[in-house]
Amino acid sequence: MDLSVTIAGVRVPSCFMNAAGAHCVTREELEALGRSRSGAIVTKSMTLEPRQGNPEPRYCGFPGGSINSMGLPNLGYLAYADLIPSLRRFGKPVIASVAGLCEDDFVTIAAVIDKSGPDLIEVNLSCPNLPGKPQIGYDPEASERLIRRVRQVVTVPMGVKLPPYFDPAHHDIMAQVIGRTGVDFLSLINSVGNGLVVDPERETVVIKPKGGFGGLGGPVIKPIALANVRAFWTRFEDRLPIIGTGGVTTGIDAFEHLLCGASAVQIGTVLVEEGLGVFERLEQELTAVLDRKGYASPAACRGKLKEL
Ligand code: IRO
Repeated sequence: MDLSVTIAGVRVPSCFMNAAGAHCVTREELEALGRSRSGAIVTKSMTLEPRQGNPEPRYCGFPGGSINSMGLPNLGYLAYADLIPSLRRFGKPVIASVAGLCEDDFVTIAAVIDKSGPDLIEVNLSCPNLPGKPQIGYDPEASERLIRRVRQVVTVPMGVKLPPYFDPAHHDIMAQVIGRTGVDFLSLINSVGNGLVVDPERETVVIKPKGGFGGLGGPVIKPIALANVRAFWTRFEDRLPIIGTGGVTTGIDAFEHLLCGASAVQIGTVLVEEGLGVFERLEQELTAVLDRKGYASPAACRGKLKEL
């Protein structure tokens, strides 16, 4: 089955791609994504300066998912600006994830990265792991200001990666911000911020930074991810493509994201845990479920979730 999709006018050869942060910091990792069956190459969120990130251990898989407090380890934006032109040789979209430690950083980075020729730019408004820096996406005024400024310096389609919201009033407010700032796509959701995983045998936390608090990913967050995809889909429908992220471990999980309104899905925890071979498995599993259900493509079931 043809699993290609279109996001903001950009053809993506498979609806499965890595989530920003998963297997995408170094040149080697990005090139391996290029050679893999990932439908796109999504970079690690980048900052002005290269960063080592937080002290290790800073990622831990557990039966229900993962917790991380990586702290934005990345090569710095100039390195990614150098890499992006050569990543295009793999014949799939390159999606640059832009972050920053302050609003000006986002603008500086986006302007330069835009010129390096990515297909899409994903602006990360939702890193939960910078001590002392609240997630921008939880501040609608700060989000609006930042999106407007970045939008002005970006020429390629620009999306925002949002944190999960837990109240329809917050979906409404953020949908209004998105609707009036010229955002071309949404990536939903970042990890569920500031969870705590405990090892009862050792009587310890499982990651070192921030006293063990970190962003949750994987199966435990799937219902939260689906709720956010659905909440924004019902507000925009076909007018704004959504990349669904959160809890996709199987083809059926991906199908659920598509039903809720996602055009494509990103995978984080399962990519880290299983490696690049996961893309082929997910393609096979999604193809099987779409075939069984009589859908000819991922787009054919997009948003088709029924209410009771
Ligand atoms: O700690 C990280 O590097 C990180 C980031 I920037 C993010 O957006 N989401 C996440 O779970 N971890």
